[in-house]
Amino acid sequence: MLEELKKIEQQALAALKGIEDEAALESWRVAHLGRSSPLMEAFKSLGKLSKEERPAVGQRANQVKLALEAALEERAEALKQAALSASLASERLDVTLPGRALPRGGLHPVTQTLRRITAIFAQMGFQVYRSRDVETDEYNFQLLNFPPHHPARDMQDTFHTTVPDVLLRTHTSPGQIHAMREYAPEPIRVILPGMCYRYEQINTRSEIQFTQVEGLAVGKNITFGDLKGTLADFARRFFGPQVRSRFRASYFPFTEPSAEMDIECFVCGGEGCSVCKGTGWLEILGSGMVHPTVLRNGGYDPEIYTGFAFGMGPERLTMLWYRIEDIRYFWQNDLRFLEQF
Ligand code: 2U9
Repeated sequence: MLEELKKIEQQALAALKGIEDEAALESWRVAHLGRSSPLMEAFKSLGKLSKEERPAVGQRANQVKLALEAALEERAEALKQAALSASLASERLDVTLPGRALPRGGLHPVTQTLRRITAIFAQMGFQVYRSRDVETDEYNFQLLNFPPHHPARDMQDTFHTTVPDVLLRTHTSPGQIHAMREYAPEPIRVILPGMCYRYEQINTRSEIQFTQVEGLAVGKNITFGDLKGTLADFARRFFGPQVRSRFRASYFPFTEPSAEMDIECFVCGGEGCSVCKGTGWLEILGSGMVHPTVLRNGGYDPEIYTGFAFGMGPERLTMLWYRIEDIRYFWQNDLRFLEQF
């Protein structure tokens, strides 16, 4: 029997040498230390031995059992270490390697334009004045010299709400009335960025929702010259110090006199191209001296105070700047488009 135990131990230890993974180790444990392993069979057959032989064989069997269990433990530890160094080797972290760059978001191109515009006017002393998107017909039209049934209203097809005379603003101009009534008769310089809504056919050039930036300066002895100087300087700061600009007479119900402002086409340098439709000039904004009626509606006496105002479309400026052909890109949330800015 002792010989038998010796062979059991040697065979078990020999078999253990070839074990290379956890699973094989578990089947070794079952084969050599399990209930039906030769060693356990030896333990079960102790009872059949003579009482002389039993203690030595029993002791020897325990030694073999302890030796096999120790060898199993050692092999398990060795396999674990081997697995760890293998994973360390394969997953060796080269800390000098740059980290995986987290995809960085960015500001929407129109927001970037909006912030450039408000930053320029802030440098000129204009404070940003935010106002509501839902307005009354009185503030969005009547107080701005659009009497009921005025044809100019048709130029601004409106989203009306189920509440009579409550609508989505078609321009940020009603906000200027709020600003004037809040500060009158103090002189003010405000810039009003915000979302506007017009019930129009959506196509490459117009959307039902768009941003606008309007501005207003009211005080004593504010002249058309102040308007031209301020806006010409804006154009230089936005489009570049060399840009040339011009004013063309125009009409808006809330300003008199009114003018649209063009800059020399920065694509063709004024020669004429598809972007400026051969004119060499690009219209960038509308402006004018605040109409006396509108000044009065704002709480300013037009005999004492004058003011100039202007309005521009950041989508339009962004399309000009980046030669974007279709305004709808701004609202499609297509990352292929947005991540270019
Ligand atoms: C008050 C007084 C005067 C704001 C003005 C414009 C001219 C203008 C257009 C620009 C691009 C609208 O989105 S757009 O098509 N706006 O051309 N806006 S003067 O005049 C005001 C507004 C409010 C109390």
